[in-house]
Amino acid sequence: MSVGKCILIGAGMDCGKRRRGCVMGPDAYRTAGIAEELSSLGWQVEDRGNVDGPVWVEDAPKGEVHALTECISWTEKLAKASKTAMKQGFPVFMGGDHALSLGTVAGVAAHAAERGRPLFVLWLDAHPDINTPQTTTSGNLHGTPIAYLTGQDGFEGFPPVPAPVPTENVCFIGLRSVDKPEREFIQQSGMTAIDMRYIDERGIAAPLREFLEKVAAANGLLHVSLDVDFLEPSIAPAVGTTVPGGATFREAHLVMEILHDSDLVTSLDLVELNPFLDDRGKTASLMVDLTASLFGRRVFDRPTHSYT
Ligand code: Z70
Ligand code: MN
Ligand code: MN
Ligand code: MN
Repeated sequence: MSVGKCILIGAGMDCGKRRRGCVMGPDAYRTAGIAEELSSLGWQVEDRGNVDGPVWVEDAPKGEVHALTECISWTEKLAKASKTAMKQGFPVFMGGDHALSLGTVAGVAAHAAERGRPLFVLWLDAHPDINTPQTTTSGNLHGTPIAYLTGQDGFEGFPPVPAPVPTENVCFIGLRSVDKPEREFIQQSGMTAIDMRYIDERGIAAPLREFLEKVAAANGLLHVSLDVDFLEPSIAPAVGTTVPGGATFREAHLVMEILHDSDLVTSLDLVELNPFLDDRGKTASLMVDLTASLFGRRVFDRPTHSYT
């Protein structure tokens, strides 16, 4: 990835689940020095401040979809902000919970379609987030963006996705908490789903490189969505849904370094950071360090793998 313009956009969406705190995410990234780190790597950084969306929402009763109206409103606003930013630089969406991807990725997809380029999505997460408002048992919409973005039914009231992402263009890495309907959908659709067993047996670099080969062969744009719970909870405690057995510090940095070298990534979400649960800012700082690896921080220069 060669240096250029990076646009920071705060999206303190906190209504994709019931436990609150992600609203503070954007300011935690700023406090951890995200702008300074990316500038020091040679990027021109513009912090566009935060997108305004509905803030406080009362908990929906168990089983009911939580904050549907508010999530729809965020989706509309973020899709617009995202499409605009894509024309101007490399957007980094600082969340906010994972429901923000309903909007950010829809905007990225609209941009890609206008440019006549296929969009690919790399979902770094313990969860596949492929429930629909019908299949969800938690009622939390942060568990649904991949279903929405790939054009599944059940999202009445949401803006129609102008350019649904084909399921073949999605790659999950880090899966270890998958609901039954999600598992069935993934298996019957043949989506690329790299779970922890796969990583233990083959390492994390090989499947990532295979996916990047596909993106490059299709001349695609690549959106990366990084959920804090992709990471091992001991190194990244600031998330409401910790799942043991996550990516290690070294695996996570390696993913970001390979992505940097690939030159394929065009947008990034940083999601699910809940600073209220953090330990002296360590999770926020780690997320910023991982972003820096994606934007070109390295120990030494080395010959890079070419995907073209
Ligand atoms: C579960 C659900 C989820 C993130 C938890 C969990 C979803 N599959 N997503 N944390 N980021 O509620 O649908
Ligand atoms: Mn997620
Ligand atoms: Mn998750
Ligand atoms: Mn050092």
